Amino acid sequence: MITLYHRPRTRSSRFLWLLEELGAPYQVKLTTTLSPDGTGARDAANPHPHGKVPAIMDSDDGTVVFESPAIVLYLTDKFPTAGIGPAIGDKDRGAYLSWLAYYTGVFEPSFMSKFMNVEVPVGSAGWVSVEKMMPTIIETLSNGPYLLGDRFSGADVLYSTTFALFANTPVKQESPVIEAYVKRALARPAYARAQAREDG
Ligand SMILES: N[C@@H](CCC(=O)N[C@@H](CS)C(=O)NCC(=O)O)C(=O)O
Repeated sequence: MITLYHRPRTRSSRFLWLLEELGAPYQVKLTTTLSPDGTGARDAANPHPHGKVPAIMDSDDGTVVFESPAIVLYLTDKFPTAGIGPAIGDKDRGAYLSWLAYYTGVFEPSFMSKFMNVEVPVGSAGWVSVEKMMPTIIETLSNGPYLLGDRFSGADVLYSTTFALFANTPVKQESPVIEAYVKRALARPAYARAQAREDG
């Protein structure tokens, strides 16, 4: 049984979607976190080292996993039947790992820095600007329609929800490729099932 530490309408919401995609046995543990304005409080029961969400706990052996790409990989490896996480030996494994690592290493910092109006440190900081990053992603999805080609994967759960999250902000991507990608991904039945569990 997987326990998802979840705060509604945050980065943990997409793990409801992933768990539904995987058909995994799970329970939702609603938790509190600090809000950006400093209000609220972290939940001592949440095993995330900084009290953030998402985090998961696997009751099979007590394993705790935090950081979104790590959770995606752990879950898609553990529940392979749905076929949305290329396994070791699969020709798509390398691309899968790359897009998962790129999410935290490049994609989110790039989007968040633009959203927060912070200048992107260039060069050895390891990031690139949204303007430099997006052509690569658009080209990949144009050949797609998913990050791994014609195969939907756990990586798409992260990217499509982030594009959707920023759709009404200055970081919105005015691209028919991105709009079609988000629409296609969020039309999946598991996404609707997850929404029904958003509040626990
Ligand atoms: N890098 C983490 C980020 C997690 C994160 O920042 N989550 C936010 C909610 S969207 C949070 O828990 N904020 C509360 C806090 O910062 O204490 C991941 O991708 O899993």
